Amino acid sequence: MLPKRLIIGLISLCLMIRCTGGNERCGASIRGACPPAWSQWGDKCYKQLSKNLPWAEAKQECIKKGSVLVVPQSQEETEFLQNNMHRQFWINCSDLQVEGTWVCQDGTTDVEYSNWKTGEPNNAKGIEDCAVVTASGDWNDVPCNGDSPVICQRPAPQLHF
Ligand code: MAN
Ligand code: CA
Repeated sequence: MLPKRLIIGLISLCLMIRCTGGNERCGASIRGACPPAWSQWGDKCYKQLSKNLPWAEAKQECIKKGSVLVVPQSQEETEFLQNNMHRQFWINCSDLQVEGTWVCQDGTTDVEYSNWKTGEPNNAKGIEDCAVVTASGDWNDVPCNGDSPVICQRPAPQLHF
């Protein structure tokens, strides 16, 4: 008997071949698995780094791995990360460019979701320009030069038909 994986592979291939007429995207896609050592939740893959870093280094390390510093987009996603990786971690949000104007980026796209703790961001002592998810799951601005746990995110692979 043919292995199930081979049959699924052949069916997928047939579906793909039907869509090779041009550059157009076909109507359906299926989600592939994350690379080894990356964890999957929904359509994202995540990896926790082994050491705590300052925010700018955290951002750079994620880019080196072909990913970006995580920016959770729901309470469910936040809980997944807290339960499986760290309670507290850097997120890809800062007001380094314009004090008081917070920018959160999913790769190079600005994202709208935020979950600030009541009273935050407060720029305490005038030196808080980078954000973390706190142990309670909401966000706080803190000094960018402190060390915090790092989680990188990248889109899960997709097969388009
Ligand atoms: C308190 C609050 C926070 C601030 C931290 C800094 O928890 O003022 O807004 O970021 O202190 O340690
Ligand atoms: Ca703060």
